[in-house]
Amino acid sequence: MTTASKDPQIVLHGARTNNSFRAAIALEEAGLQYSVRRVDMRNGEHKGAPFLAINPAGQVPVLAVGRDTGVPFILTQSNAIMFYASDRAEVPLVAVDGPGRARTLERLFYFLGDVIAPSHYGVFLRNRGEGPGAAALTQQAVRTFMAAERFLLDSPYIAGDEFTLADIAGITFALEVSQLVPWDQVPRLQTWVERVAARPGVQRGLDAFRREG
Ligand SMILES: N[C@@H](CCC(=O)N[C@@H](CS)C(=O)NCC(=O)O)C(=O)O
Repeated sequence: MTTASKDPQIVLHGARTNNSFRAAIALEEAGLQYSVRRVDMRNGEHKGAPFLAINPAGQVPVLAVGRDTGVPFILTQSNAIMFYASDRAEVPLVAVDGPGRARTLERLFYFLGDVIAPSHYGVFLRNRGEGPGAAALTQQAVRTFMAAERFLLDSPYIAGDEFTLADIAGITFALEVSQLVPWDQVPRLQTWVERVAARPGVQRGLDAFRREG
């Protein structure tokens, strides 16, 4: 992590949810100095007035960037937080231009839109007691995740030779559904999960909301 005093203070408000994990992993992998404010969702802290003042949607994660005084700059979307981190990294987590950028965006949005979004709607249906619909969406998300095996035919990471935001999006889903994936059918994804999960920045990001400060 960098500790230059000119760096703005960055606070990540979040909880042990995948949206929060992706934000934390991106900040870690970008090498940014930040502190964590754990939101007690079990006790409804995210719906209380102090938290609603920073995010009226009552959701985590939230990134607050500020110096010692003044109104902080607030981001309330995990994907925007990931790009904020990438933009400030010494080695960006999305190439700044060219085909590498387009390839990373293609695969980032593959995970966000085609895998993670249906999976979230599956959770929504399960919480409403709509079991069959929930199961169908989860299966669809897992099948689409498994089709990402093709991205690893000749590269170690999802979008090529470098670790990117696409890997961050993929790993949180992979770990969430690891019991549901027949890993012997997707050996490249299995090796990729081991490679990505072993990264210190990924481990620290996944651990971020166990610690505070
Ligand atoms: N689009 C937002 C979604 C954030 C979101 O859905 N957060 C969930 C936890 S993963 C949450 O705070 N849920 C509580 C609620 O909606 O009441 C993002 O990606 O940051």
